[in-house]
Amino acid sequence: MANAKDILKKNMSQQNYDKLVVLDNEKLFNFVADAIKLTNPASVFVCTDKPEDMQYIRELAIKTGEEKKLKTKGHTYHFDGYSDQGRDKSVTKYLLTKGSKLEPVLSHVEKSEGLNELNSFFKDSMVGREMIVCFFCLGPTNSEFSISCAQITDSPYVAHSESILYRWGYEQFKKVGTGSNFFRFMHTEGELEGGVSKNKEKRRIYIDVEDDIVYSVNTQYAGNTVGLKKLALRLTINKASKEGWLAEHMFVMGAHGPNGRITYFTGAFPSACGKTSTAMISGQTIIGDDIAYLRKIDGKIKCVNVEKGVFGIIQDVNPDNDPAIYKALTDPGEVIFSNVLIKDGKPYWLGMGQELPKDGVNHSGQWQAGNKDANGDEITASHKNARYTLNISELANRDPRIDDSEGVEVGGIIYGGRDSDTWVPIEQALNWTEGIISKGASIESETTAATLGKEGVRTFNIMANMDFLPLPMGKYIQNNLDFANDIENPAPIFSVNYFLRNKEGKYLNGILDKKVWILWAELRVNGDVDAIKTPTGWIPKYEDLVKLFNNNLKKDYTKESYEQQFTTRIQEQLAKIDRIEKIYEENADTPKLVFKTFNAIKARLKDA
Ligand code: SPV
Ligand code: MN
Repeated sequence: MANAKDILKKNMSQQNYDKLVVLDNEKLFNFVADAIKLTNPASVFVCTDKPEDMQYIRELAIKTGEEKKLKTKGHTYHFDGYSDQGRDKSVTKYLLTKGSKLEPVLSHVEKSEGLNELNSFFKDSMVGREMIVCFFCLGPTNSEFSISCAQITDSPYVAHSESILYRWGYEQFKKVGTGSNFFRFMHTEGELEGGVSKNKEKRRIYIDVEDDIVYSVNTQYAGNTVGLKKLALRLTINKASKEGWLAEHMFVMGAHGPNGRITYFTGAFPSACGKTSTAMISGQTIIGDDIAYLRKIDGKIKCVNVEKGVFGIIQDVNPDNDPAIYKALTDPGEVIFSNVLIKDGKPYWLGMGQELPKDGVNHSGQWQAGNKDANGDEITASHKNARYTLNISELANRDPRIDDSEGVEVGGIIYGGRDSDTWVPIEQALNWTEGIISKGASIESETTAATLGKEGVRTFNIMANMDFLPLPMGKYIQNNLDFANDIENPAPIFSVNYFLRNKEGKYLNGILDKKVWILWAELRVNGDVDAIKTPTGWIPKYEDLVKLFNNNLKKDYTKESYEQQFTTRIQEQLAKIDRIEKIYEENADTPKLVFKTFNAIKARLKDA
């Protein structure tokens, strides 16, 4: 068999070969050489951290037509296929060897079978195309948190997105050294038709946690293809579990308290439940909006944003709700819009705060208001899961410590869902154990457009990480419980619910009210306000909320609103615990403490 370096030499230009070989990493050489043999690209481009290499990727995305320029400088748009608009859970599976103890819990395919399938889909998939080999780092570079990654893709849109979303990692990669580990991602968009992946039935996203490698084929939607995002999260949760830290589906934001005090919060919410908008609350500062690593350093919980950009939902971003994002989306600067409506070189989306054109081009092709799809469903102007990709450094509300390699101290942890009838708008758990079990491990949410499938179905979503768990839930809960073991004062844990409704189905809160809940939590973490103890946790006192509403939203907060929002819904709470307990009862490895905790809360609820 030919040596990897010989294959590289034969198939790469001298310049690109040189960029690769200085990394002096046998495993990397094999990865690229094997990919070349299998996919047969016309050429190979190795992307270093040099600005001219990144510029080459941007231009390649335009040249191949995967992105098109918009009128505003730096702005481009991209469309994914009509049926490629969200994470496709049905074809996202773990590659497990027969007899693996994870087989009963994870959606999986037998490894050799899965690899055979992938081989047949990857075979010659890059004929006539350029293969891109690029390097990024999860977490800040030169940090205890850093994880080096190598991505192979034939999609310049994917590489371009990654260059916005992740710290550039070519220089960092030089430190990896032969023999040590790094994450590998291999993607092909497969055969294209009208610029989008054609073979939907051959779409696969397969994850191999034993070898830290993820394969993605016949898809373009970033949640299925951008290796470092949700694909890496699965590898990282596995790594973190072995090493005693946490990899979470969490934002990181700085809440600004009195006298210039900044308290950092992390928050886990299922997709499209207000995670990004919480990280972007006006007057506060953002570190990250999607994925965080939490480690114990010097007896404290520290966290970093795994990313450096935002792949955010664009629907309802308007000057009133999200002024900072709206500005970044309308000023010149590097932005990729995906699956929005385009007319005369300008992007439009639902809820942008202005009237939309009645026609244009969108993810369905030439579009006119009222158009229906093959199922007879109306095609909206922009897709509900249409997104923007931009650098956090473009945002006026970026936190000064976005790239702090030591991370920021976690002051509080927030868990949220989309729940119309149970949780109060904000509540602090009585302690870490109750926070992990009755808040994080009890998240339920109505499904949204971020994943393919029916919307609005109440779904259990442990720590908002359910889709990404590479291990049994019981083990994951135990990891979370244990995380605080040797910490003197672990960060308080809160739950929030922005989606509470009254009996008539009307929302009980305004979109901007989240600012008050978070600022209350900020005061609470710092011991500035008292709270009322309920069977499920600590809730705010009315008079503290009156002040916060007044000072921050110029709103009168009535006693009636308070009572509607903060009354403990005993029956609903009990029913919820029953639903969640049932899930854990069916799960063999649930820690006993889970049931003990639920029983204690149920007893308190019944007493009340
Ligand atoms: C989410 O759906 O949670 C996202 C976008 O953050 S995706 O990349 O699709 O995961
Ligand atoms: Mn997410």
